[in-house]
Amino acid sequence: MSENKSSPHYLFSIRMRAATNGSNGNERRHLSGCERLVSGDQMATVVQNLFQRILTHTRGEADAINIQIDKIDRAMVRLVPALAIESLEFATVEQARSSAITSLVEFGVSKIAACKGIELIKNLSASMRGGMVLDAIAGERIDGSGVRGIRLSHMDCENESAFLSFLAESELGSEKVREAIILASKAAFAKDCVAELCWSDDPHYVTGYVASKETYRRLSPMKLKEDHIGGRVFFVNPSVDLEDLIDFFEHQPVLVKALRK
Ligand code: PML
Repeated sequence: MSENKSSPHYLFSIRMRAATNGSNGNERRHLSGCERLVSGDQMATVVQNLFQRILTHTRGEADAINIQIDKIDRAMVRLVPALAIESLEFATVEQARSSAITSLVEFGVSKIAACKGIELIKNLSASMRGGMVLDAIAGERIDGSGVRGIRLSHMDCENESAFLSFLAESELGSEKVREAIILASKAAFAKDCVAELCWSDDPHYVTGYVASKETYRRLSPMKLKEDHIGGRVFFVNPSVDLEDLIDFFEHQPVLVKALRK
């Protein structure tokens, strides 16, 4: 890997995951994860920063940290447009969730499926590594990945400073928002992904979002403070080729390009 580290022909996918031992001592529980896709000369700094972040996250102490680095041929990378950002504030969680349902229906999800998505996240007993995939019309879960979920991987922004300026136009800039928009933009680009619903499992963070093919609509508060349950649902066309979708989500390297307003 080292001889190609500074080659312009390659990028490096860096994935870091933290887990904690379950209360019975043998079942690992996902704590947090982060992803970057960077050039070789950025690799050491990015690994160090991710490591620092994962050590200081708010969901408990890590018993195990996994780092995986894969070399990616730049020719394999797809350039994907960033979703347009909107932010809405509500007085209560109920109002924000009801607005999420209205937005999801506007994006092409049936009301039954939208309500099911909210219920599925609400009823999780522990945070999942990935998201659940739901038929956007019938509202049935179809990924069969159990408590693990489908995790989007191999993604980053195309140009860090342009992306930060894009976030600043909406008065945003946190790492959480940066990562969520990159993930939602990649998901939205998948052929059969109709919409997404998400809120954070960070007990101090109550903003969530719904996303369509064009829009990343932030909604707050999607949950109460101190609630450590959050998750993600991807609503897909009933005719989806699930294997293709999961392959795109997990393996297709993507750089998200911020477009100026
Ligand atoms: C997460 O914690 O990964 C999800 C964050 C969702 C909301 C981010 C935002 O404020 O836009």
